[in-house]
Amino acid sequence: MSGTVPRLSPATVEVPHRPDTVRILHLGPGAFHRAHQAVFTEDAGGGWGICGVTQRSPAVVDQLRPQDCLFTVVERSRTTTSCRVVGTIRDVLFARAEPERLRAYFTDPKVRIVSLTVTEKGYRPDSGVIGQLVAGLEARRATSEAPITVLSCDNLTGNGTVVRSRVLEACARLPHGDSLASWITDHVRFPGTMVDRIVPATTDADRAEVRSVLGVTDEAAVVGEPFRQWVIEDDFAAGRPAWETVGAQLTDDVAPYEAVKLRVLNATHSLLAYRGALAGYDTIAEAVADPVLAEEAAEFMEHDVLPTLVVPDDVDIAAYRRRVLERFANPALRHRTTQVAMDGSQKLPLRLLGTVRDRLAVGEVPIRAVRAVAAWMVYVAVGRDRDGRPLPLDDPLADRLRAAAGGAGQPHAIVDGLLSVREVFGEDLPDHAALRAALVEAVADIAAPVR
Ligand code: CS2
Repeated sequence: MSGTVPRLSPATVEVPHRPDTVRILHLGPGAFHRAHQAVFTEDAGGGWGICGVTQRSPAVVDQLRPQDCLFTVVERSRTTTSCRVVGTIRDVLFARAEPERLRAYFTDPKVRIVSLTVTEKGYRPDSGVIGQLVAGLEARRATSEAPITVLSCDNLTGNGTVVRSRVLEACARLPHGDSLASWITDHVRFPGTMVDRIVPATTDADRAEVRSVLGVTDEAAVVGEPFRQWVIEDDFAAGRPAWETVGAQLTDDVAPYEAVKLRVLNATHSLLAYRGALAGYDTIAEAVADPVLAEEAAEFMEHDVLPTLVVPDDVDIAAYRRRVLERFANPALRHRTTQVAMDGSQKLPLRLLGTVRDRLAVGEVPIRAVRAVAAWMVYVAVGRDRDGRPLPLDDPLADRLRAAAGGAGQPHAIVDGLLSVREVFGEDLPDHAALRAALVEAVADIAAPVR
């Protein structure tokens, strides 16, 4: 079929007004970036074009390039679907295959921002992203020397500070890294951000829908919920789009917003992903439609997370919590539990273990947070849902986790094995007797119907 339908391009659809100049270099132009920052940037106007840089594979380049980088954002509420073609991305490149073009963008003084959506694991020192940033900044210093902003848009606590530290640590490993580090300190800003929009992986059914609505084949279409939020620390070295005119919040302290989002939304997402996948639910919406899981999620937010938060004045936290559950319940999104379950070793410390630590520090064992961690442990150790269907373990530490879990053995063996993975649980949690006991009990309870 798709052979007979023309490809999305400036010749086949009505094209939005497009910026002619690339001013933002974006590392990781996956679905989330296209449905979030690309949309805010288009709405803000002012001529900020984006060049997307793909890291691991040329897939996104192959999707976007034949379409002159146009793509559709399909917005799905419970009851309505709308499609919009976005034109802010003006170029794409595959870093490994086109290092010269990448360098040219890094050194171009018209490029004012390097933004990133590279997921939690992209900030690991060995991920390649940090090396790419350092090499790019080094080239900029050697040429135009123009100031620039590095804007992390990933779900990390203190994402701006994290990327800045990783970059400076990488400089320290270079032969003449000191002078580069001091140039970076003087010329590069690293504001923090909180980003939010649920953007599941695009499916063939989504692409078929775009084909029937727009009459074109769009290999780069993305699907998102209607909700979107962006809180940005207003600390830019060389200007930025007027994102505040199109709904972004510019602030001097992102941390409390980020904590609310990670500990309420992302943590509950993970809870529902592991509990839901083990119970045999394909999607987050199905998981949260199960009254037992919905109650567990609501109680987790209320009793375990809420006491740990410093809620910003302009956030109505009761409404926020309700809204999160409503957003998860949107059946039109079909967000797969196994997609949210990915990379648990990287996500748990950011989403769940801060809450666990804060509650343990005041003498409370947060049993619902413990159940969420236990569900991850069962997911890793047993690797099957209650009907015996295999569950994928997609995680940069997969081999180590599997070895540590030692198969679907006794609950205490699973817990002790996984707690010993220091990269996830640190030095403090493995030795906490009350936590360990609560985990063993929760693993036994959750694993029982699965085995
Ligand atoms: C999700 C997030 O995949 C996941 O782990 O929790 O990507 C979530 O959908 C977004 O952060 C929502 O803004």
